[in-house]
Amino acid sequence: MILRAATLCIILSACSLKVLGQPAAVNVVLASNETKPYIVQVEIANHTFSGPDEISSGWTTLSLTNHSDEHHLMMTHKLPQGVSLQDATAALENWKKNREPAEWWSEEGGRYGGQGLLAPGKTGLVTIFLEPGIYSLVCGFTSEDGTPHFDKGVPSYLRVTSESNGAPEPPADYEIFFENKGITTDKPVVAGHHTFKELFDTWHDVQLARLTEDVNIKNLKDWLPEWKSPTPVPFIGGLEPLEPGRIAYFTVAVTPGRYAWVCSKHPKDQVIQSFTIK
Ligand SMILES: [Cu+2]
Repeated sequence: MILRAATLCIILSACSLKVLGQPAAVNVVLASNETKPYIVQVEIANHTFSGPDEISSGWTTLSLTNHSDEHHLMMTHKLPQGVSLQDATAALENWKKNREPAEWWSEEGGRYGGQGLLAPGKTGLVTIFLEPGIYSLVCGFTSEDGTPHFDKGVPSYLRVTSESNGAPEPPADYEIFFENKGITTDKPVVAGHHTFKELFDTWHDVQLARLTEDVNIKNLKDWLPEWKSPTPVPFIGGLEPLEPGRIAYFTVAVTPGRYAWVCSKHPKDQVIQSFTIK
């Protein structure tokens, strides 16, 4: 099921035309240019993603709803050229049984981003640029008993066709920077519904946690190396890793309170940045 949300962008441009032998005239051109995000709805329940099998390519907003009682995330991984769906399925089965990765598998290569850790009942929005190909959708979180979520449920794949979806790169309210082992934004975040942009230059993820009164940063730091259920605080949005050089966006509504940016890929460095929204 693919939905297109309509936003209307009206471009008003005025241009002055001077035709030889005639007085100058002013032409006002009112153009209605519709720029629609391309929204693909995906759901997760019973450790299995469900959504469309096939979508068109370009800037794609993945809207993931978590219908389970556990946190989940959604990583996209583009299969290398020449690797079929059958190859991928066989490789996953072999990994589950023998923990041997396929020759073509790369932890960092083929990453196009995806929804960061998302609390039960929440819907998260990420916007990523998907090129034609076959993508696996995988949750990289872990249950309380230590079982990785990719060992559970049914493997999910998304075929992205060469047809362009025509969606624009989304406008961003904030830019996120990941540098010196810290996560910062270009300006202080205020309450509201915002889109965050990040140009990934290293291998990492960005997770947004909402801190609660009884949980402090130390609790979060103590938990981070485990990176499994249950989480000490709810996570409400974020981005899974992209190959360096790629840009991704996520959209989230925030209200006044205490929050923390977290990176799960550097647990020993404790990349956790708390901040307050007034
Ligand atoms: Cu999961």
